[in-house]
Amino acid sequence: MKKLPPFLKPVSSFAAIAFLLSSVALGQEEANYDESKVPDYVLPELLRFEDGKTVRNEAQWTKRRQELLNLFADYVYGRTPEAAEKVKLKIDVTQAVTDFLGGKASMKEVSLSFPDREDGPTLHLLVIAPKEAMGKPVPAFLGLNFKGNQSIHPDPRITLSKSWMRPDKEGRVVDHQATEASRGAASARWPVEMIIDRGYALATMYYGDIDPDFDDGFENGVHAVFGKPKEGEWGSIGTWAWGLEKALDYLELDAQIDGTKVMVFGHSRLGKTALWAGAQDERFAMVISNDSGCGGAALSRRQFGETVKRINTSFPHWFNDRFPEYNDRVGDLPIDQHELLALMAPRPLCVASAEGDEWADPHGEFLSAKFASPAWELFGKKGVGVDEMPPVDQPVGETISYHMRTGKHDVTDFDWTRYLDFADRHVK
Ligand code: GTR
Repeated sequence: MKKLPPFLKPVSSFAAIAFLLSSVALGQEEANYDESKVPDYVLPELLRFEDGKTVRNEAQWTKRRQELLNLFADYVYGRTPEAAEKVKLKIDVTQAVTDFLGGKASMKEVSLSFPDREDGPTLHLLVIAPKEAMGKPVPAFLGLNFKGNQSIHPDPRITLSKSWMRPDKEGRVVDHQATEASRGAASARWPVEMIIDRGYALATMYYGDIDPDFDDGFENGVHAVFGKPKEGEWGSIGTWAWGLEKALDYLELDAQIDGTKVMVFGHSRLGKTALWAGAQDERFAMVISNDSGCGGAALSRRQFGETVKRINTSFPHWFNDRFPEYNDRVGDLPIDQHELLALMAPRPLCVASAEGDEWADPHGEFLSAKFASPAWELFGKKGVGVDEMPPVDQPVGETISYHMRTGKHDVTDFDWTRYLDFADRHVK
C-alpha cells in the first residue's frame, strides 16, 4: 500500500511534476483504481489557520471552523442565498395516522411551502414515529430519499410523489412520474420497522421536491423562488442541504420529536448533502455519510475512482461555479474533504463505505475520517481512534464511526445497525 507523505513535507519538484502528469493522464478518461497510481499529495493542514497560525484549543477551533466553512462554501458547494436562509416555510399537516406498522407507530405527512408563492415548490416531509413518541419526544433520523416518500415503505397511505423524477431501470417511473409500482421500491434501504423498534423516529423527504436532479440551468425547484444562483452561490447539493435544514426547523416544532436529537443521514449524492447540511447546521446531533465518495467523505487529492473533474463534468449542477476551476488542479484547492468531516466535531459522525464501491474510494473515505480526527481531540474526544483501515464488516471508531461493508454501493441493514448502535451510544 502506498505511504502517505507526511503533512507539511514540501512536495518535491519531482512529485509535483508526477502529480501534474497524473492529473492530466487521469482527466476524463479512465478512473484510477490502482492504489500505486494515487499521486503524491499534501493535504491542507486541518489545524492551521490560513494565516499560518496553529489551532490549539476549542476556542480557536471555533474560528478555524468558520474559516473552513467559508472555504467550502466559496470553493465547493456555494453559498446559500440570504433570502433562502431567512425564509420561513408554511407548515401544513396533511395526514396523520396512529396505526402505522400495525399500530407500532404513527405516520404523518407535512407539507412545507413558500407562503407567498403558490407556484413555488412544496416539500413533502414524511414522519414516522414509534408509539412511545405520543408521550415523550424521541430522537429521529432525517434523510432525503431518491424516489419519493412512497418508495421507502409499501403502506399505500403514503402519498405518491407527483414531483419530477429521474427515469429508473425497473420502469416504475413513467414520463418522469412515480407510479404505484414504486411503492416500497427502496424499502431495503429504509428499514423502517427496525428503526422504530429501536425507539427512533424517521423523517424523510424526496430530494427532487427541493431541486429536480438534472442540469436545467437552475430554472426549477427552489431556484424558481430564489433566482438563478449568482456567482459563488449554491448548486443542487446546497439546495438539498437547505431542504434538510428546513425539515429540521419543522421537526423542532413537532411534539413527537426531540429536536436536539435529530441525526442527518444520506447515501451517495445525498451523503454529500448530509455532510454539507451537518457542516452548516450544528443543530444536527449526528451526521451519517453512507458511501458519499467524491465531493463527500473521500479525499479529492487521491483522485481514486470518481475525480473532481469527472463529477463536475457529469453533474455540472451539483456544486458551485468555482469548483470546476480545480478540475485539473485539485492540489490547489485550499481545502480537502477531511476538513469537511472535521466540521462535524465534536458531534458523532458515521462514515461508511462499501468494498465493491471503489468509485467512492473507501480508502480515501477512511483516511478522511482519520485526518479529521484531530478536530475531536481538541474537545478531549477521540475521532476514529485507529490508524489503519479496519477489515471489511468490522466497524471501528470512538466519536467517528467508520466501516467498510461487504457488497456494493447501497444502504443495507448492516449499515443501519451500525448507525443505530452509534446513535444509542452517543445520542439517545
Ligand atoms: C454517481 C456519482 C456519485 C454518486 C452517485 C449517486 O453517478 O458519480 O458521485 O453521487 O451517483 O448519488 O448515486
